[in-house]
Amino acid sequence: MNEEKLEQQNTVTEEEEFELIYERPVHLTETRLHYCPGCGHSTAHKLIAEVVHELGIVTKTIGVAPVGCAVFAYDYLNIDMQEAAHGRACAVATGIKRVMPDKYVFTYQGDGDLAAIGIAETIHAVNRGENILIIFINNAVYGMTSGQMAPTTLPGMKTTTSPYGRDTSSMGMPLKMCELIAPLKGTFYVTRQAVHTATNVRKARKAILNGFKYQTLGKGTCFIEIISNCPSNWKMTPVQTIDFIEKDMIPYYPLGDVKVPKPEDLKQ
Ligand SMILES: Cc1ncc(C[n+]2csc(CCOP(=O)(O)OP(=O)(O)O)c2C)c(N)n1
Ligand code: SF4
Ligand SMILES: [Mg+2]
Repeated sequence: MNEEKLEQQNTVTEEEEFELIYERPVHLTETRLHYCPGCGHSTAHKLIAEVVHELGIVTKTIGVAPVGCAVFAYDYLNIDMQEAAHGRACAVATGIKRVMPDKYVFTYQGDGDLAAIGIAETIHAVNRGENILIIFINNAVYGMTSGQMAPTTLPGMKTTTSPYGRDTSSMGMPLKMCELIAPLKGTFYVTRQAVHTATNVRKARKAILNGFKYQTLGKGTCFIEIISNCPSNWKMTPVQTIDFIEKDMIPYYPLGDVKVPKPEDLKQ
């Protein structure tokens, strides 16, 4: 094709103006994400940024970043963030929320962070009914430190510290955090979502939206688990991880709401 024709083809006339249907969320910074291709963390970040924008609460929101692959969450989210030591995000969020009860406070934590080293902080914050939103990224391994076994590693799953597969007779069964905390009176909303397909991304977005909205009611902890891909440590291509989530993760970690508020609980 000659240059003149090419230019004609690439020129948008007034009649042909495009409708903008997707753009970078306003509250994601321009910083290049360091996540591996196919990692679920980036999708989860995007959803938080979108929801905070939709609710118009960016100046009232404070997030607590974990130690783990998402340690730089404060660089990616254009939201006030506080870094916490590994596992301590729920305790830090408790302090922030108690001092500034009008803020929307959330934690963002991996499974090593929340369900291993930080399990005491998690259980006690939830049991106290701290009025915070906990976003829990379950990728079944310690991603950042090269894929050691986490409390959520599936039975038989190979990791760097369970090279023959998780043997549940000596290593115990994986912890189902949603089911563990839902019976506690302090929890208000508990749900498990995923980000490996477009439909699930939409459902996860709705859950995050609810989690932030419910915080204004002051009736307890909202807990959103997100099943997330870790292609690098699962030693899979991003496409293979989608299959793994469908066939192996979801049967053990069923998606959906585990505890939802009753209609009367939604009144101020
Ligand atoms: C007090 C403390 N103990 C251990 C570590 C080492 N460490 C860093 S990240 C990590 C695990 C992260 O796994 P996870 O929370 O599941 O996050 P992911 O990287 O999978 O998103 C560990 C054990 C640390 N930084 N600080
Ligand atoms: S190691 Fe896993 S969790 Fe960490 S950035 Fe890579 S894919 Fe994501
Ligand atoms: Mg993890």
